[in-house]
Amino acid sequence: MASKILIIGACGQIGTELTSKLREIHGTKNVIASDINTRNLELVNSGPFEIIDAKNFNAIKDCCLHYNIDTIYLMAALLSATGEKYPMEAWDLNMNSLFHVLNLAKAGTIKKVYWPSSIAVFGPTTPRKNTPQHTICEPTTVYGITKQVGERWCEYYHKKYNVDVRSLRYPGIISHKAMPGGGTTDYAVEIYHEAIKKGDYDCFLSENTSLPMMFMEDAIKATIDLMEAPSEVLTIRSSYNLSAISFTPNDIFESIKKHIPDFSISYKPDFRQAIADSWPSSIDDSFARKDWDWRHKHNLDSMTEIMLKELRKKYK
Ligand code: AKB
Repeated sequence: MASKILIIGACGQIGTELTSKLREIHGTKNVIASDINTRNLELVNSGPFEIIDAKNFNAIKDCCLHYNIDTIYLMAALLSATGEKYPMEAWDLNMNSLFHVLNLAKAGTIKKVYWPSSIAVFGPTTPRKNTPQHTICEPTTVYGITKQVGERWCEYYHKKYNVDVRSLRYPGIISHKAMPGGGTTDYAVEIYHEAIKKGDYDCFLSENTSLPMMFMEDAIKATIDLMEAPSEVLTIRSSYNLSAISFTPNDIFESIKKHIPDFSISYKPDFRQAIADSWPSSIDDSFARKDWDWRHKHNLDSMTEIMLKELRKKYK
């Protein structure tokens, strides 16, 4: 029987592209997109769409029963920069939505859960280079705290109630369809848009701030590979470290300049600099590579080529 999937937060940066890919794999009518609002609706309205507030348990449950859902991808969250502006809202949304979905799995209403964590679970006391899977996690952002606590709950629900929950610690994700919203790594998407539109960019992080990043195609592949992996091979039920490339604003600037020689950049670090400084510069994802054979495809230059090509079409 075909899997019936609900994506909560389907209109966001990752949700939109995950919806398309899952519909390609499972069939359009078997993948229900949902969000609290209809921004980017044109990217997900090729199939069923429902308005769902991720904080509303009954709305999620009713939708699961109506469509006979067996798998939920919970993509709704307030990210690191927005979370610092609205700490209680971030806690409320990020934690309650997770409990709703875990409890539906515990009750047997659904069978499988995907929930994204983030490099934000790490903090200033974490080893910054090649950060291991198991290490000190003392996050200093509200978003990071919600992700760290969420990871503990995922592992707890798996061990205690046998809930099949799977998770990845996403790095910054770069894509050309929906814009990211409210993250610290957003600069690495904005810079491509501004390079095409204006030929210059004011960067909110400093020149040499190195952070772990990944092209969307790789992030979607990782998510689906993890969800399709046999349960027995998974040794991590909190959240897997996941890595592809690490670069600084200067590295991405130089990569864009290969295609747009007169592109210019200036640096005006704001409050997001402190968040970036608390995160790792590179990640050791050997558990993901060993357990379910994770491999990334894109490097900085291959990503730049695709980003510029696609955005040129968009803005022409
Ligand atoms: C953010 O910057 O908040 C996110 C993340 C790394 O989880 N992109």
